[in-house]
Order: sequence, then structure tokens, then C-alpha cells
Amino acid sequence: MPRNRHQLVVVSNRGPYRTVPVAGKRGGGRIRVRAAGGLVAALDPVLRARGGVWVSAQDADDANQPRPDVEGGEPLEYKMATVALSRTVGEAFYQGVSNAMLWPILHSLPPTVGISPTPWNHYETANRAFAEAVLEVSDPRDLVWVQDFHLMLLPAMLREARPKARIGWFCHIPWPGDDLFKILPWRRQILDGLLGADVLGFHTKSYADNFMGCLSRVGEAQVDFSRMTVRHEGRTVRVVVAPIGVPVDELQTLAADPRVTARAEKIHRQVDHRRILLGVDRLDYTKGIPQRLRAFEQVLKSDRSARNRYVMVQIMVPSRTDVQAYRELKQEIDRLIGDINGRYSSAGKVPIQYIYRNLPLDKLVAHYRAADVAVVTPLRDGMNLVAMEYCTSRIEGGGALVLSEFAGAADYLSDALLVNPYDVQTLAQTIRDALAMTADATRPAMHALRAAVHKLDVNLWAKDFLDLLEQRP
Ligand code: GDG
Repeated sequence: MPRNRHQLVVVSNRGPYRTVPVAGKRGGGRIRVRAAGGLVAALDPVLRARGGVWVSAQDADDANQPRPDVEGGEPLEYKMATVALSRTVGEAFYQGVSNAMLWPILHSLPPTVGISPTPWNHYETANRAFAEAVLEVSDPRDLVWVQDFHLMLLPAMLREARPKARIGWFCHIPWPGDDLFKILPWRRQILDGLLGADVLGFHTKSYADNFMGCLSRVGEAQVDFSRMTVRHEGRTVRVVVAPIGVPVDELQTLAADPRVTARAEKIHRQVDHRRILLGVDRLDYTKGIPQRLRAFEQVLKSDRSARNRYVMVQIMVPSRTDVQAYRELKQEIDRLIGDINGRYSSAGKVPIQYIYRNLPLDKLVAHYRAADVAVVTPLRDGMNLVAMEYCTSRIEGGGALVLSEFAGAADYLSDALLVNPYDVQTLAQTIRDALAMTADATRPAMHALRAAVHKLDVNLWAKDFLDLLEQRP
């Protein structure tokens, strides 16, 4: 088969699929399932449409499992390559640096651990291992698209080996102001690492501006704010605002599937036709889940009839379960839900339904269709795809979106009910107002929201970004 002139090589820490045991099958059969999370939700459709290779780190647990592309499920439309990291390097790179230091600081939240040099060496080693894997599966004509904060040294490592390569990097999470970024002792290495790319993408203008500010105050590169370009080692690097979106056609088709419609009706019956407030998140302390639960508790507390009229469904996907801060958050959420359900259940009606697992996409979309209000309240979030998926799935119109002003999505979805998630009283009032609205009253705003989300289709996001890479002089 003739090879695309520019093959697409996507590089990210976690891969798009994991293999899990088939329920109830004796003899240990395994099946491939798509990993939850925004990065995979965005890039899997792109690679399926365009073909190419996805390079990611192999999970230690998966090391001896059958290769995902030959065992179970649909055949894969693209290739996968894995980077094997030793346990020590893998843990220090992923947990020690990426999760414990970079994740909070880039979200403008205080780090949960001390900043220390030991794991940083492993971050460098891991980025080097990714560079070797990418060089092995690609050739110099390819488009290499590096994803996210785990791999910020990789662009410069690739550039060193292939001065003419086309390299992009995309930041799925926020970029903070230089006052916070400067906490990282490796700030210069990080910026130099990123400047190995040709195009650096951010979800919003404020993240891109923050990044340029960091460059001008921390690095030595020549920064042109009006053109959003940087001169570095004889090359020009472009900094672009590239808001991610969702696969609109795919989601709408799924939402219109009669089986999804039937499931949405079943969800309504199961909650005795109470109005549904829906939360969907990876379990993460940036997502503002306790704040949202406390706000719903206030709704229940302030009006006795609320428990007969409303139910909250909270879907939470397990995430980073081996990290202490995440385990503690899970316990806090379990306790809160237990307390609220204990206190406000009446006549067999439980106020909060809690689903702690990764649902198949059709079931998730059925929940979006069934929900009268979606509540998305991150304390800080790069973009937030759940907000967009909710609007896309509302094919019959109607439905209210309560959205944190600290999600990147708030820059694009101004017709949502925007809230400050730290202000639990006002959040409770907004949820109360949203639940009290009739479907007809929510229609105009949802119409505008759907139009905004349609403009941000994920395929367009990828096409625009890759066009920029291809066009590089
Ligand atoms: C990062 C940034 C940015 C959730 N539960 C289930 C499920 N999900 C899917 C959702 C959605 C994705 O996970 C979550 O995406 P988000 O964007 O909300 O959040 P992060 O995972 O933190 O993603 C974020 C994103 O990257 C993209 O750049 O927007 O700001 O933090 O797609 O649908 N999917 C399935 N079952 C579930 O139970 N199938």
C-alpha cells in the first residue's frame, strides 16, 4: 500500500486502549477497550480517520498481555508502538514529576509534594526513551504530534536528531502565569524542550499568552507577541490557540440510535422520572466534585420537596488510583455521598446515584440524553470535553449546562450558566434555577451552545493543527 507522504505519528504517555478480561469468560479471554480521558477521546477519532501510528508508554501491568490490535474488538485502523520504561523510571516520570509536580502547577494549584531533583532525572530519561521509539517508527517526512505535559522535553530531543522534522506539541491542560511556572526549578529546560517544536498549541488565548509571558520572562528566546512567534536557534516557532472539540457527527449519530433513546427512557424510569442533574468526570481533584456535591446538598436542604423532584447522577471514572491524593479524594467523595444519601433519602428515593466505573460510550451518551442539567464544575480545566459532549448529545434541543468559569470551555460556551465553583452558595442557587427551568425555557441557550460546539469539531481541530505543521516553510 502506498504510504502517506506525511504519516501522522501521535505521541502520548498513555495509549488509547487497554486490554481487560472478558466478563464471565473462563480461560482468561481479554478484550480491548478505549481508555477514558479527554486526550484519547479527542485523538482516537483523528487517527482512525487518517491512519498512522500512536506511540505511548506500555503499562507495566499490560506488559505480558496480548497486543491490543490482535485480540478482541474491532481491528485497529492504525498502528501502535509502545515505549517500555523500567518500573523506577516509569513511576518517577509519571507520578513523581508529571502527576505530583507538573499537573498541579500547570493547573495553578499548589503542588502536593516537595519539589526535588531525583524524579526529574527520570523524567528526562523517560522523554529520551520516547524520542528513541519515535525515531524508530517514523521517518523525517512524518508529522510528529507530541501530546501534553508528560513530554515537554521530547520536541527538542527529536529536533536534535532530525533538524528538519515537522514537530508539533499540544497542551491539553492550562498553562499558568510565570509567577507559578517559576516554582519549577527546571523551567528553562522545559521551555527549551518545547521550543524544539514548530507549532505549540493551547486551548485558549489566555494559556497561549501565559506561555509567551513565561518565555519572555524566563527564557532567552526572542518573543513576538503580535505575531505569536518565537525565534529560537535560527528557527521560528508558532504559538497557536487551537481549541479542541468533540467528534460531533459520531456523537450525534450515536445519540440518535434507537437503542440509546430506549436506554435514556429507561434511565428516566429508574429514577422515577425525577429531573436529572448529571456530573461526569475522571476522578481528579481539579474537577471540583466535592464542591458540586455540597451545592446539591444545599438544594436538598433548603427545600424538602426537592428530594422527590430531583436526582443527581454522578459518573466517575477511576483515575490515578495508585496516587495517595486521588485515593483520599475518593474517600472524601464516598463519605460525602454516603452522608447526603443517608440524610436526604425518602420513600425509597436516593438523592445521589453514583457510578464509579468507565461506562461504554453508548451508555454515557444515553445519560447525556436523559439529563435535564449537566453540572461541570472544575476548579481549573484545560478545556473540558464533557460540557461539549452534553450539548452535542442534546439532539432534541433543551437541557441546561452549568459550567465553571475556570474551564477553558467557558471561553467558548458563553451561553452556559457560568459559575464560580468555589462559591458553593451561588453554585447551589444556579443548580436550583437550572433544575427549575422547563425544557422549553432552556431551548434558546442550548441552541446557541450546540452551534458553538459544532464549530469546534475535533476533526477540524486536528486538521487545522496538522495543516499548520504541513505548511511550515
Ligand atoms: C484532559 C484535560 C481537556 C468520562 N467518563 C466516561 C468517559 N469519559 C470521557 C468523557 C470525556 C473524557 O472522558 C474526559 O474529558 P475532559 O476533557 O472532561 O477531561 P480530562 O480527562 O481531564 O482531559 C481537559 C482534555 O484533556 C482534552 O484536551 O479538555 O481539560 O484535563 O471525553 O466522555 N468515557 C466513557 N465512559 C465513561 O464512563 N466512555
